[in-house]
Amino acid sequence: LKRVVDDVRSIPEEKVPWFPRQIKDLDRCNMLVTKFDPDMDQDHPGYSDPEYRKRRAFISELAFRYKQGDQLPTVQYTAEEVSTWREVYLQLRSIYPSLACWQFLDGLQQLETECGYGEERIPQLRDISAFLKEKTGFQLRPVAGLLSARDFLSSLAFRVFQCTQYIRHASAPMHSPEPDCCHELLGHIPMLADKEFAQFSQEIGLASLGASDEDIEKLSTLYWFTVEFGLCKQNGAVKAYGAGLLSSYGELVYALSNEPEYKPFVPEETAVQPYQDQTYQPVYFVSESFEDAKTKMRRYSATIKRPFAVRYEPFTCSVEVLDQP
Ligand code: HBI
Ligand code: FE
Repeated sequence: LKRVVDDVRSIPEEKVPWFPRQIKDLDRCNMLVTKFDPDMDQDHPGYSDPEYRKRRAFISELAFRYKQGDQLPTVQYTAEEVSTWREVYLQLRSIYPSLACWQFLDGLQQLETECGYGEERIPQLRDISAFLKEKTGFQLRPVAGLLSARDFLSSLAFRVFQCTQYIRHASAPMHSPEPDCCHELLGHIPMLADKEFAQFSQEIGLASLGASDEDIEKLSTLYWFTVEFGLCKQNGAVKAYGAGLLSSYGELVYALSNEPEYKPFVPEETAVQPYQDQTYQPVYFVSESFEDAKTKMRRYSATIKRPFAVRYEPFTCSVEVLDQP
């Protein structure tokens, strides 16, 4: 019989990395990766712009101060920031109908009618979070930048999406080396309004809890080629569902052209495919459908060795840890 385990370190196997058990433990999942941040990366378009860096520091502070359960902070965006948003929004919006999967188009349309999405203003995380909560149970939490893969993935287990609130530098509206609100709000949010996709995301998160560094690396690669750069078949055509594609005009057009290589999504193979975070992907993985991607991912996750099993308990927003049968 399975037994609920209070402390995984008591499981007589190798030491299990700490992981959040309750939603408020996400306050501790805040390890940032600074490789693309404007204070550290000399190639960042905002690196030599002190005004931009000051603005970023101000918005970062909102995220650092945030604790689970707090009301989400709102940001008064400047005219320049809104103008960057407008440029990105208009350009991408025009190509979505022919290149994005129907789940994305459906989500985006709802966001436009119910959540103030449009070219005129940058939507607020508070409104989006309330919207998602009703659709799929997902909620947002503000984050200052790129998080470690472990911390980022673990929040998905609780249907929490860590969401940046700043916008890219005005000099480079078509590209951002790090996630920004254009990437999150246009790429990720419409997909998170889809029930099946939300479940897919949570299951990657649950698989990551307490996993070894090697398994985190593989899950992170799977996340990359699905949630960020995934393609899927719909009515005989290939469409985009990955947020990295749906928030980049250039790569979205490229990914659905005849240039890149396509491979079928097979988790064991996808998990070890080297990937690019500086330029377009040389290869994309195509799923037959979300249903199919979910089934395959679930089968893969079950092969990850952990000395315990986890189960999400929605009434208390906590993760139950059971010893393996
Ligand atoms: N951090 N804030 C943030 N947003 C992401 O999309 C993100 C991240 N950290 C890691 C990550 N994505 C992925 O590349 C995977 O490593 C999980
Ligand atoms: Fe992303």
